[in-house]
Amino acid sequence: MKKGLLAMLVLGLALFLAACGGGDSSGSDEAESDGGDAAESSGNTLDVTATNFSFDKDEYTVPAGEEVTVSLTNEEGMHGIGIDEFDVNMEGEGETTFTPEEPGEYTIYCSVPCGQGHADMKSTLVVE
Ligand SMILES: [Cu+2]
Repeated sequence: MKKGLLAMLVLGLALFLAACGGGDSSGSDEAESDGGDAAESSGNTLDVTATNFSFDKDEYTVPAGEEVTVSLTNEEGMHGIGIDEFDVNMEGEGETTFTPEEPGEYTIYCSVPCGQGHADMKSTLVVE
């Protein structure tokens, strides 16, 4: 009987040590800091502030061939941003991105029926 008990103790100790020893392999998850540059945003922004009933600028300029982040802030009223050529249709505040490939002039318009001045809410997007 005594040998059996000793065997149990040894086995229990062995299991205990095995469980504790398992933590040694965790030092391998070093941060992979290389790469990732390609996915970075180009930083082009089209910040638009809307009021009743106009956008803050008549003309906005962005570069061709680079991703642009459109951001709308409604200072007054409820407005949106539509740019048909780039499939931008944002109703209300928020952000979206598009990439204008072709230089030219495009119309930015309010995409939310916001009131009596709605039809006048147009600005020009210059892609150059
Ligand atoms: Cu509107």
